[in-house]
Amino acid sequence: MGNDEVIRQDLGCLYDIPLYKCFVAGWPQVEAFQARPDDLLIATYPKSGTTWLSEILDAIYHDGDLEKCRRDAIYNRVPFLEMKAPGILSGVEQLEKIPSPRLVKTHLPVHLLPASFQEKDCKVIYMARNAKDVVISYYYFYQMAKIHPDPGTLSEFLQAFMDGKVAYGSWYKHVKGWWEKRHEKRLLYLFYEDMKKDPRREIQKILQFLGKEVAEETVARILHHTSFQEMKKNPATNYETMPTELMDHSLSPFMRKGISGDWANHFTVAQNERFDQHYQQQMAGSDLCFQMEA
Ligand code: PPS
Repeated sequence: MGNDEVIRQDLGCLYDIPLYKCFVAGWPQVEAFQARPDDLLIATYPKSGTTWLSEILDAIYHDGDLEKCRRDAIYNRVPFLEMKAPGILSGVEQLEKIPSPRLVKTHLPVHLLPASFQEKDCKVIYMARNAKDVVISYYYFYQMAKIHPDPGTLSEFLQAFMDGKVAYGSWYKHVKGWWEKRHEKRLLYLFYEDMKKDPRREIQKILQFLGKEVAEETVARILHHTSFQEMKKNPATNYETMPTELMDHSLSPFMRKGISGDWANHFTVAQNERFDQHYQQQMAGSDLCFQMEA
């Protein structure tokens, strides 16, 4: 299977969620994945700040030694559990090769998480981002990351997102699923919007969750290193080292805007009303709340 066989293909299906066919083909290996007790899982719905959180954690794991964070691209430092593509190591194969303590990225909904993470009682950090900014970020990502089918118009993509017909399925089920399980696991549930507003406070939450103490000047260095501007120009975080046939940054850069509230520059009044109405139905009865305004 060559790259041309993953480019602009229709999505396949993994149980109840739409997913890239090559990932579905690799699922048996993912399901059988052996977690280690000191693995830290970074779980997100796509486009919710995964790369940002991953870089913060890698910097914390290396005590703020930023040269060590430049040792490799973020997708090699924090392997993507369910990733499988032709001609490269799968996420599971990458993870088997790296020493503990490992950082593991996943976009899986909580009900599809391999059993081993629960058996080994691994810590998890989940980061959620508001649906409107996620759908806009995802729309641009569909255009630049060619593993996705063509997203069509924004109107069409909004409908597909609301219907859960995008890769990884329903955002609503994903964020609620992880939220409902937060007391059953060693899980820290964070929000992209909080990280934007007060990254120092959120990093302190992470340090406390990890049981780590880090000097104030180290925190300041990590904050600077993981700012959007720094990550956008850093080849180890901006995904520009990915082959252009898979990610075409001339269509839209991976590090696109990095703000909250960009949806307001894209949604029409009618689209916003429709989205809000659907949102209220989907989130009814849940105490999970998001900040949508900039
Ligand atoms: S992926 O492909 O699902 O792993 O993408 P993910 O990393 O989850 O999300 C990408 C969006 O996060 C933004 N980003 C940041 N925002 C603020 N600060 C920092 N440091 C940062 N790093 C990445 C990135 O720009 C994408 O959001 P949009 O809205 O498209 O800009």
